[in-house]
Amino acid sequence: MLLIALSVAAQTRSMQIFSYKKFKLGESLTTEQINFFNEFGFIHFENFYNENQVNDILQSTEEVQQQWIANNIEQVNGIPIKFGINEKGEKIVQRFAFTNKYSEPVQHFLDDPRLAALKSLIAEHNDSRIATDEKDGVVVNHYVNVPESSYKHLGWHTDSARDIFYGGKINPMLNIGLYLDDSNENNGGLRVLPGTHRQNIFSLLFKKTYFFNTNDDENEVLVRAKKGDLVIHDGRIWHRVAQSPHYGEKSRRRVLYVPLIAGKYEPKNEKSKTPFYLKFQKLVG
Ligand SMILES: O=C(O)CCC(=O)C(=O)O
Ligand SMILES: [Fe+2]
Repeated sequence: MLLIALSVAAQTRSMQIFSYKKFKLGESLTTEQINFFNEFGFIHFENFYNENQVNDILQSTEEVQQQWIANNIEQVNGIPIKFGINEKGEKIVQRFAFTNKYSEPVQHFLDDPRLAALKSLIAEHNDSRIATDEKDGVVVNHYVNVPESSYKHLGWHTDSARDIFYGGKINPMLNIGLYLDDSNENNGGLRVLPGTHRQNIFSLLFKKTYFFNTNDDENEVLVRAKKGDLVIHDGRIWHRVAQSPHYGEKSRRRVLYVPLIAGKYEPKNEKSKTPFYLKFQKLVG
């Protein structure tokens, strides 16, 4: 069983830290990589981008941030932009949407042929595509733990539950995450419940209270990623982002996401309405 690939490396009362196998992403996936993803519902590729490539993305998102703040942009294609205050008291964007429409380096990232290789993770669908015009486009999350921050953590959820709000049918979806900072227990870190992408619909809906539940889980796996790593998770897997035990700069965590989806093509434009789930998520904070 592939389960041996996950071994408990260290354990504290409040948090389990697992080590798991990490891979290198080429222009096609290996059988081992596909099997790992199918078994656990996530996969971690190291060094997808180097330091300079990530810095180009960071610099460009800071430029987009300035533009949006200067022009009072509140939403893009119906997706609200989440603003907050950083450790210096400055207004910042904490959740960008459709960043690919505003940033050259982000668009360049989407064109990387290695991303196309990930389509074999939803191989039975010949209409799989990177959601450049659908959902929320490329999202950039910026978490920082200071009192006036709007984004310090993110409670338990699955990304696929959104599909249930819209007609009930869960379409295939993977979320591709590019790490713009190192991410681990120091700045919160992504926690996943391996294998929960294979759960039944009841468990997908009710295993935990969506977004309100921010508790540790004894089975959670902490994704310890370096700046430039790529981590893919299945839309049906339960996951959360913990709050950093530190404040300010040390708590900063930035990560870029774009979904790989299949099913009906549903592009957004400037007339698109705000989806209900985002109003709900805003309520939770
Ligand atoms: O920031 C992360 O790593 C996860 C974000 C996430 O789960 C989401 O936006 O749905
Ligand atoms: Fe998520």
